[in-house]
Amino acid sequence: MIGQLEDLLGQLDELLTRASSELETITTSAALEAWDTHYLGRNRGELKNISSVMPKLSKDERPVVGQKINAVKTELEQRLTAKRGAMQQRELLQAMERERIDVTLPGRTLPAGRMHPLSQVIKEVTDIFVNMGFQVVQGPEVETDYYNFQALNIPVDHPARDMQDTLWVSPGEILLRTQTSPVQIRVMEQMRPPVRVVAPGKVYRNEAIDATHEAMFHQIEGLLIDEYCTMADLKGCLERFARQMFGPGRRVRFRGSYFPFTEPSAEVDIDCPFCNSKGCRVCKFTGWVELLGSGMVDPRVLRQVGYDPAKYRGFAFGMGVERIALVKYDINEIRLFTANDLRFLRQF
Ligand code: FA5
Repeated sequence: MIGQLEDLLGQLDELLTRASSELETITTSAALEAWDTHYLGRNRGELKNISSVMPKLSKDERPVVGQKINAVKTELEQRLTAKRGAMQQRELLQAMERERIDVTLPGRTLPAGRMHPLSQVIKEVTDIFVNMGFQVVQGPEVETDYYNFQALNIPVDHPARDMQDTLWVSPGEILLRTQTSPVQIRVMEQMRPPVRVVAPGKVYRNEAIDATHEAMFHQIEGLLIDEYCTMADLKGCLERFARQMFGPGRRVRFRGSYFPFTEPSAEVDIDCPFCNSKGCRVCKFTGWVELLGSGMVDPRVLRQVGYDPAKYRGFAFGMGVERIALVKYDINEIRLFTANDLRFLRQF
């Protein structure tokens, strides 16, 4: 039986050598698992097969072979664990390499947008009035005849309707507002005096378009109602606004005018910056550019919203945003604002 014992021990040595060198060459975890099953598997592993001869061995031989089997098994298991660790470590390093972020690379620059010049003007104007205690409000662009005309003392067939060529949604009833003045009525219906609001927004007119006239443009409405309020307050407020907006060097003038919802009424002009008031296309050779309409709120309008005209007075104004932008930025063509030419827009 000595020969069989030596044979067995030799087989185990050979197994250890073969399994170890095969393990060295393994590079994938699938191959590693296959190796494990093949050599150390509980069912048909090679080591298990060799152990199956144990019952046939003599009493003296058994512990010798048993110890050898255990030694080979322990050795192979240790090598397997070490190999697994090494492979996991390598896979981790590979993953880190794949996912590496180069923080020194320059980022992708996104094109930066900017505010449209008209939005900038609206912000500047409303900021000035907010600093004087006014509140910013808004109203709808699609209006009823009542708010756009009737409540503002412009009844049906009133000649003042011709001052603003109307774009109707439903003739005689619903229209695109021709002015921001309807917001005055909406505000007074909602608030009790004192009222101090400015209302920026778009207005629409079926207008002949030229260097200073558009069919869609922006206005900023102002309304102040209080127990004590005079034309001098209106003048002071608008002069202060013009100084802050255009600088102390510019001249403004108040010119008597007519609006059905204010009495007395005045238009405010600023000296033409394009020709130094000598006369040009922009100022239509008058030397002045019209900025806004204004006046003391007509008592009829106050009565219409339930304010007592004996107790409350107020002033209102409505300015053209495009006109202000033309003067402020020295632009001589109103159509540039809606032409969407980036070379123009990038200058602001
Ligand atoms: C009005 O629209 C009155 N609602 C203003 C007002 C409000 C008066 C409150 C009294 C009290 P007007 O039609 O004049 O008024 O227009 C006011 C301003 O809008 C003008 O001074 C001008 O700056 C501007 N504007 C008028 N028409 C155009 C247009 N077609 N294109 C660009 N701006 C215009």
